[in-house]
Amino acid sequence: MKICGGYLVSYAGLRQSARMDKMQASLGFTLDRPRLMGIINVTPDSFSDGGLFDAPETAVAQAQKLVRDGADILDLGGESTRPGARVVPPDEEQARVIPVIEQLRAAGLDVPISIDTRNAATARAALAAGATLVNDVSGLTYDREMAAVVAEIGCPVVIMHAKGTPETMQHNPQYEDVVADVYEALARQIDQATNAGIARDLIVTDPGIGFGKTLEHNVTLMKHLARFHDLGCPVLLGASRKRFIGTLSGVETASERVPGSLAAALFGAAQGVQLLRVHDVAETKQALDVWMAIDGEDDE
Ligand code: HH2
Repeated sequence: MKICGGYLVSYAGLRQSARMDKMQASLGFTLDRPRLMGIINVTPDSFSDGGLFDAPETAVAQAQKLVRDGADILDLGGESTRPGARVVPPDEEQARVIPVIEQLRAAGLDVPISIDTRNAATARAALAAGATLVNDVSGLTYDREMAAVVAEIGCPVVIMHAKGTPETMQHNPQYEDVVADVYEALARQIDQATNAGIARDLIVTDPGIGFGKTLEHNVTLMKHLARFHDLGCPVLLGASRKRFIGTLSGVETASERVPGSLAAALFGAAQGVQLLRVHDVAETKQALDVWMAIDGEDDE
């Protein structure tokens, strides 16, 4: 237990306060310590690994590698949501991700699979193929059917904050107070989700680093991640290899931003973030293992 950013952070306390029994039943593990969500972009154009895993065989091999490396969840996406990305029609998106999910399940992979999509039809098809949860960067606002699909199936869902759409979101985003504005938007989106029949204890929230945010907005959100625990849901941080890390460190090539990504992940872990969405699972696991061993609560 410790104070960070003015908040008392304890993973055990967070687990109780966020009432995670349903979540635990769906995911098969507790969120009383930071868990790793390994990213596989089955796309030709993702900002850091576009084109590397866009064939089913390479995506499956990468997924299996990430699990060996220590991923607790896999996050599979068939549409890049980097700034300015082209909208991918749902049938094209499904043709990318569904065979990968099917092959992973056929091969006996039993870790939870998250489908990173804004489209209800893709979410439904992915869940039918063996996905466990939905990760929607639009926070259920892009496709009007998404909330109903998640409610009907009763799966966990990540509600992320984004200002605008990937096509336009970096066009001069503005906030009065970025932390309060993002917090209030997420609180509204959580209410809308529960009104649509989604159980509150199946919701994960995410302030959406890089989605309609300037460098200053991202840094301020990172600094105040612990504030988002007040929403009463587990918090996910997706900072891995993002542009703000490149800007802060002067590293242009996204795949070379691993050390900066580790710094961001540990900063999130220190604020009680329960899920870290990362490209570099082995590296993040090593950093977290050391951090947790030193920062453990045994000496209270
Ligand atoms: N970031 C990206 C995609 N999905 N989901 C959540 N919940 N949080 C995030 O921060 C997040 C996300 C963007 O990263 P990446 O998938 O690596 O790139 P691309 O969108 O270009 O495929």
